[in-house]
Amino acid sequence: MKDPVRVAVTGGAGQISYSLIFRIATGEMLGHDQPIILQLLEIPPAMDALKGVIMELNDCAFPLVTEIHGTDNPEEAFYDANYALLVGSKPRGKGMERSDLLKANGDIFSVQGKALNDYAARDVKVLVVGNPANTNALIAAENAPDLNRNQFTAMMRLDHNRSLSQLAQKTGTLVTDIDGMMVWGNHSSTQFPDLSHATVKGQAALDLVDQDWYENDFIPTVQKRGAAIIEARGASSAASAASAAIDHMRNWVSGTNGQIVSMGIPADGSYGIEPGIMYSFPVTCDNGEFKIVQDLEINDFARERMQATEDELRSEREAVAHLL
Ligand code: NAX
Repeated sequence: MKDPVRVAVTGGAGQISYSLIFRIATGEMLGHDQPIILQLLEIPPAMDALKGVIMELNDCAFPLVTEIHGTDNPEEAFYDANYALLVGSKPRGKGMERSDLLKANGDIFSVQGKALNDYAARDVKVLVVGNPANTNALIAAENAPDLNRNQFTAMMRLDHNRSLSQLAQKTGTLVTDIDGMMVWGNHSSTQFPDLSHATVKGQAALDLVDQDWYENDFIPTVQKRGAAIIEARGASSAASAASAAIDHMRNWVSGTNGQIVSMGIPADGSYGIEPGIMYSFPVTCDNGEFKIVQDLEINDFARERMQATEDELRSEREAVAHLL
């Protein structure tokens, strides 16, 4: 049997975690032969609820889970952590401006970045799910100077998976028939789900759907899917977000076998996106590392949308500049 690894999850009593932690515990993220120590972080008012989650985890008697710790101290939660999923964040309250939200969460993610820097395993892999995910990931990375920036990522996989599902439904195919899907930019309504490199059973996706559907149906549906779920369910996406977090981490750790996936990662100048923001790129993963897919042709339609979402990330960065 392998040695256990430490998996930290923040917001452990929240709705995403209620699905996520249980799936991590069954081995869906790191493999069915990988024992796990769970280190769950919450804020003091949610510690009772976290206790309840831990009671349920214990009641599952998961064979892979060797220890479970619940704490309201980030240093304990990230102690020696090999993987950290930062899900907990402050929801947007009534009358709260986006800049207020950025600030409230910025404070959380600067504290957590520092704690990761000082206490996590040196090769920790960090996924930020809590919104605004890309900018929160940037703040955490900037507050962890002893770690490599590329150890920090933001979740775009839900947007990617939503795009796969929309295209599969439209073309009457399976998501597994699709290659080359990618979502660029920010996890927000400016994101750009791009079909120009996608194929369905080897055929160019844009030869199978018309431009009107692409521009006026597909793109806005994916961009606004989060709001549509809230409208229908009365609560925000939870199980699908947890599933996307599992996919993101599993692929980062175990590879994508050449398949393209979308990840929010530190921009490195590729495709003219200026460094200094966490931007979603098409990547492949191998040996525990992601690599941006290079040399894709970018047409004017795509360039304009890639720029708009980059501009939004730059303005988010400005709003939290004091935390970087
Ligand atoms: P919930 O409000 O159900 O849970 C959040 C939990 O985080 C709460 O239990 C809260 O007590 C805890 N928390 C707050 N501050 C904390 C801190 N400083 N340290 C530790 N825990 C803290 O939200 P949930 O539905 O689980 O969503 C969590 C986050 O994911 C939200 O920010 C949400 O907007 C974001 N999402 C991101 C997605 C993405 O694709 N990147 C999609 C789904 C989701 O909307």
